[in-house]
Amino acid sequence: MSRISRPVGILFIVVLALSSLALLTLHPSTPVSKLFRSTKPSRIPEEYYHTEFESAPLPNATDSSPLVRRANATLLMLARNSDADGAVRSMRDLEDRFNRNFQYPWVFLNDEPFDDNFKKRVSVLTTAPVSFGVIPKDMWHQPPWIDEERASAARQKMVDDNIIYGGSLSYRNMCRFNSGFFYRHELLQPYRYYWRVEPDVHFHCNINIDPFVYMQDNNKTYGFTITMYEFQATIPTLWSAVREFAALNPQYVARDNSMGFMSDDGGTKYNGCHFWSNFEIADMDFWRGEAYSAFFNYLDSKGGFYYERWGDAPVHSIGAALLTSRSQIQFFREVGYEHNPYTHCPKEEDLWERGRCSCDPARSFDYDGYSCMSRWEKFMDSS
Ligand SMILES: Nc1nc2c(ncn2[C@@H]2O[C@H](COP(=O)(O)OP(=O)(O)OP(=O)(O)O)[C@@H](O)[C@H]2O)c(=O)[nH]1
Ligand SMILES: *[C@@H]1O[C@H](CO)[C@@H](O)[C@H](O)[C@H]1NC(C)=O
Ligand SMILES: *[C@@H]1O[C@H](CO)[C@@H](O)[C@H](O)[C@H]1NC(C)=O
Ligand SMILES: *[C@@H]1O[C@H](CO)[C@@H](O)[C@H](O)[C@H]1NC(C)=O
Ligand SMILES: [Mg+2]
Repeated sequence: MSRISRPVGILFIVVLALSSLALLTLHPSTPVSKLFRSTKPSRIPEEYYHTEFESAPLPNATDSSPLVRRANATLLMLARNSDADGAVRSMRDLEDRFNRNFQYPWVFLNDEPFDDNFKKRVSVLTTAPVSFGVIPKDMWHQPPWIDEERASAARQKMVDDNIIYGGSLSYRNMCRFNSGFFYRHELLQPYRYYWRVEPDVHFHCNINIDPFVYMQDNNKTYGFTITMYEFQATIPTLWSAVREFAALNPQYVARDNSMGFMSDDGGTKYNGCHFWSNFEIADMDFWRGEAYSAFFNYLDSKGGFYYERWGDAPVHSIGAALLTSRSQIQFFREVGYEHNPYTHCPKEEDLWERGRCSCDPARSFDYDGYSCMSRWEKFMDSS
């Protein structure tokens, strides 16, 4: 038993609470915070602060080891000023899980100048270099040779048909920019590889490998984590344009390409499988090369980015599938990645443990009915 009885104790507390409330009421100008701390906040002294943690090369690594080499690469985010919160969330994740140890530079692109708030909030998150670029008008806007009447009628039809982003012109500009222009932007000229990061995505596992060095050492062109079916209503004539291009330009079609992943009938029909391009680790020299440039220019000349709503995901995916060999496409199974509403989580227990993953492998999208992963595996297992 306590020395004062429970009812008396409660009464005491109530009186105390009431009297402090009265105090506040009597002096409404007293800041509440003053009641809780002394005037001088106590701080942990400077000598306790590390200046910076360094990722020391392993003592054992030789100069040629992939553990010490760095690739010619950047982390890339396209965003609007209004995306600042989401940009911060994505960047925080990737810095924690990967880049604090690797220090790859960040490039941010926007169709209008980034404001000081955006710049300040993302810059504080990394010790790597950060740069901000504006996209030149001719890389972003609907080209003058597009028939605006036809384009606006197409947008209206997609609105009537309830197609996501069907009425949006800026979404179409974004898809075309990502398909054929970002790698020509001035700020990306110094780099060969990029990792595309969108606002509001999540990285669920420690990434203890350098995917860029891996890509370079193994002649990889395009890396993905999630593959799924495209919404066919957004690309009614894309596949016929691809077929025309391939017939006109057989010299660009790669031997041992991945078209068998995207078509079940020898190329007549597109099954919709594509790599979800909000995550990409890829080689810009491939996009810049002769084959893909011809491919993009051909598709662009059809106007389908505006008369339909061709996405950069099927355009990149079909380009990589048609113009590179299948061994140059990499599934990054180790990378736990989420873009609402889907997550790829490594299902291999050793990878999941080693990555200290925060995702649930049982809820990985890989074998969801809408995923193309089992098709990819079947295709890669076939000879
Ligand atoms: N600067 C700029 N960036 C844009 C614009 N529209 C989209 N983006 C960026 O382009 C990328 C793709 O856009 P999202 O809106 O995420 O499109 P999505 O991934 O197809 O659709 P969600 O499911 O809504 O994420 C993101 O990095 C966006 O920040 C725009 O008008 N201006
Ligand atoms: C160096 O690394 C190799 C393999 O990566 C390992 O077998 C060897 O034991 C290591 N040597 C030292 C001194 O740590
Ligand atoms: C990085 O790659 C780009 C594109 O291939 C190239 O122009 C640049 O010279 C490279 N930089 C270095 C340091 O190798
Ligand atoms: C890389 O792939 C390309 C295209 O398939 C091929 O031409 C080239 O020889 C490959 N390079 C190496 C080093 O394997
Ligand atoms: Mg997105």
